[in-house]
Amino acid sequence: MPAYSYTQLSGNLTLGGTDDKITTKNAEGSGIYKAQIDTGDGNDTILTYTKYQGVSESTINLGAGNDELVASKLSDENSIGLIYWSTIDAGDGDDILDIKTAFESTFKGGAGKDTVIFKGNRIEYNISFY
Ligand SMILES: [Ca+2]
Repeated sequence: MPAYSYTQLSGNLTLGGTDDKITTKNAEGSGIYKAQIDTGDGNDTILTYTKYQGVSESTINLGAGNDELVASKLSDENSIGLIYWSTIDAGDGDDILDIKTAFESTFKGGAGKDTVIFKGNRIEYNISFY
């Protein structure tokens, strides 16, 4: 499994049909910031561990396959949202988006049985299903 680690990932990253794993750990800012990421086919995993936004002002396409995106804070300090002003398209397959909190973002599950995990209460979110 090709694995990629960053403090902060920005710009364009296009991967192929292998099972890819991207990890960002950033104690100062966003893990994925102003990035266009396409992980292609395969069972891909993106893990972000950040102080503030895990994903900000970015577009992520996870492609076909059973993909997983997990956004976690490094500590319990206040955070506006772990996913901020971003679009995440999980593509076909049984996908898991463990995003906990989000602000002004769009999530697409594609075909398959998808799981999206939010923190807190349902009433705190304005969620539309298409
Ligand atoms: Ca891939």
